[in-house]
Amino acid sequence: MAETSPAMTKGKAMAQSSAQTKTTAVPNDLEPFWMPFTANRSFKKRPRMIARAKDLYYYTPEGRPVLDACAGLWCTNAGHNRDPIVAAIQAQAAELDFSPTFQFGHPKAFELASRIAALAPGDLDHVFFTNSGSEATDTALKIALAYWNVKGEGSRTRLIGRERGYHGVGFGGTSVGGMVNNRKFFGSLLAGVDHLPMTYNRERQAFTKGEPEWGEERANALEDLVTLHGANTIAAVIVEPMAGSTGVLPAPKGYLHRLRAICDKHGILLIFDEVITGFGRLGTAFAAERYGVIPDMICFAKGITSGSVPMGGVIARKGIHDAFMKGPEHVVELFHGYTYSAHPLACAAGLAALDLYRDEKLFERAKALEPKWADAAMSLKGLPNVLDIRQVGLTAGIDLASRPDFVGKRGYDAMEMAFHDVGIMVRGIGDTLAVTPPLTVSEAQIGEIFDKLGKIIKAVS
Ligand code: PXG
Repeated sequence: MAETSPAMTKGKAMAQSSAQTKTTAVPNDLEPFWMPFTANRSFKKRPRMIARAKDLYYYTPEGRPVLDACAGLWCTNAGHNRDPIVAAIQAQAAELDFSPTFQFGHPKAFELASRIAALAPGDLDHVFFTNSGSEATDTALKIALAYWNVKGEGSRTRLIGRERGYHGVGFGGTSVGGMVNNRKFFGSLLAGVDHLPMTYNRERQAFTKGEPEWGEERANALEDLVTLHGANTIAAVIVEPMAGSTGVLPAPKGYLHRLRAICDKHGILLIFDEVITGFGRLGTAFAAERYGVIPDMICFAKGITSGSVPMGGVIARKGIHDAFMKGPEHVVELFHGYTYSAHPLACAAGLAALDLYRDEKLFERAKALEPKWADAAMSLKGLPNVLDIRQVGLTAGIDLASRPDFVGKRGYDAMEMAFHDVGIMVRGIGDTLAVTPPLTVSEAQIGEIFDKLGKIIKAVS
């Protein structure tokens, strides 16, 4: 594996230095922007402001580089501001800014759907576009409910998620999600939802590289839910092949196969939420390929445009799509969609990102780098307060012991110190640090990421 990323060219070095030397004015009044999933008051006292980016680096308004160890929010898989993606967006904006995809179409929407379908395994061959991961999961859940309706099995309305799952912030995704803070403020959510148990047990699996040996049998809880509710009331099960937002929980070995088998036995649809795992994060186009398990639908977002323009979607198996293609041909088959489904800018960015993934073999690159990444992550074992390190593909989650006074404070301090003092961006999820770099990360940068993390972990002890 080359030491430099595939695009480490002279042009890139020049672009990086101009990003570094430029400065950007910051508004005086930070108050009106109510920031999402942010400790607003703390941020506004000591902002972590980003003005520019190129490849693996962000730059602050003063031009200070910050190594992006999070691929943005698990999304800039090809690195930041890649020239072919920038050029494709610019050209598309000049050619066609918007056209509806309700009853009309534009060529790139069809081209992109074909490209995505070709990357997906088995007969996952129809793509429904959304603008985010949250819309993707709500769309998949609605397709599941509508599918059973058109099949004449309208009693199948129950949706099953999993404890510690994250499926975005729509009412559907929040309801099947299993992270308590994302749920407890928002009332009763959707009725008719149940949850599988989480698949993590620190005592049984701490410091495992890749998928843990323990936990396959946790899929059997689906049989218990079938016994409790009756299979004829259950529409679909949705799981992330690797739960990212909860701090990187890889699926236990055999778990997804077992879920698939139980779903098949009872005619339940299986949805993989691959908003994070899609587009190379685990070394394959989709995690479904890594695990050799074909779900009925795949939700995607983030990496489809390498984070450059919002886009998400659902890939459905042929049988699901075809079940809707009945009745008079002038009638809408699925009463669902978004104004910006398959927006031209997103389609252009998506096609350019898929070209980059293919031309630079970035999924293969992620796979080849995984052993080094795993070793580097595990090198932090033994540092003060490190309770567990999990890793799969190019992701790692490092659990730190909570401070006795404040749960989440040590993680917050680490994230803040990383940005201000060490020049690296990591995600602090409670007291877990999540790292997941662009797939263009070099071996030297992997070393740098974990060296820096080691320093931070010692400093917040
Ligand atoms: N499903 C999964 C599996 C996700 O990880 C969504 C759905 C929702 O996607 P949108 O595009 O609506 O945000 C996500 C999003 C984190 C973090 O905690 C993770 C996500 C988003 C923001 C932060 O690191 N995942």
